[in-house]
Amino acid sequence: MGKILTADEIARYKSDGLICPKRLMSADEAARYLAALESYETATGGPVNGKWRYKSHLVFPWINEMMRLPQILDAVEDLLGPDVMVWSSHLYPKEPGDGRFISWHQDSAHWGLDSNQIVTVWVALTAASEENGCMRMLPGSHTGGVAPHRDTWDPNNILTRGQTIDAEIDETRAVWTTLQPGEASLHHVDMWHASKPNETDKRRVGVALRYITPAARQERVDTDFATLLRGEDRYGHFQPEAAPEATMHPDAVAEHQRIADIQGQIYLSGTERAGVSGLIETNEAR
Ligand SMILES: O=C(O)CCC(=O)C(=O)O
Repeated sequence: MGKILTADEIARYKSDGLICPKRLMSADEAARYLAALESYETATGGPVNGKWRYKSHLVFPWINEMMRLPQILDAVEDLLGPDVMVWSSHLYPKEPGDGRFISWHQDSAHWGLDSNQIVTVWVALTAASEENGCMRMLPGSHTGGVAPHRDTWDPNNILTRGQTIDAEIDETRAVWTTLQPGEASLHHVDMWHASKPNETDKRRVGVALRYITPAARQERVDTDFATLLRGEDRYGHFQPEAAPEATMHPDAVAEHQRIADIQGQIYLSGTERAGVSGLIETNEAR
């Protein structure tokens, strides 16, 4: 038994690379976070998009708060140990009929990190269902290392390069990570996963929090950034990040620009688009 995960859940994470569903906040807390996002969207005239969906904890105080929730950190600690950093946070809205999808991929293929002690906690702010494009995962696929991917640059693919695993996928083995608001899935960085477009008339929104240990190293650029949330950093591989004082505070926006540009170089490394203008030029930035 861990701090919050059961022995069975920890064993399943080892064997399947996935825990789902796990309630990590109440439906009311999830509704409060969704309201914070939607009040920003109302003020700015549309769904959050572009670069603000990346490293979002640097500009949205509510995501910076969510990534520190003790129950989420307890779950991460149960899987990664006592020293925990957040490397990134991503907002994943899928609007009705927008056609946006995510192809089969492994996160490890494009994050440039040399470790597989990395877990994503994907928190549902709305329900996530087969119909509105919840994630699909292939249990056990995290055990085979990093598979070859090819870039498709499909404009409807939310992934930066439209990167897709270059292999036959037996989709009959895939599980749907259906979630209620406030529930989460936890997946291993080598997990093969994908998601289909939203075919309903309501939006689907989730926040993906990417947790690492301080021992991880970035291999694609010289300087990378992460926030220490628990325990100790005995390595100094990552530069610290500042929490935003307010939504889109000018200091936070400047910090985000600097760090998101570096993230763009990481994601686009090895392509001719690397270094063009960070994430601003990429699919995932739309
Ligand atoms: O939100 C989605 O549909 C997919 C997100 C994803 O691929 C991830 O969090 O690793």
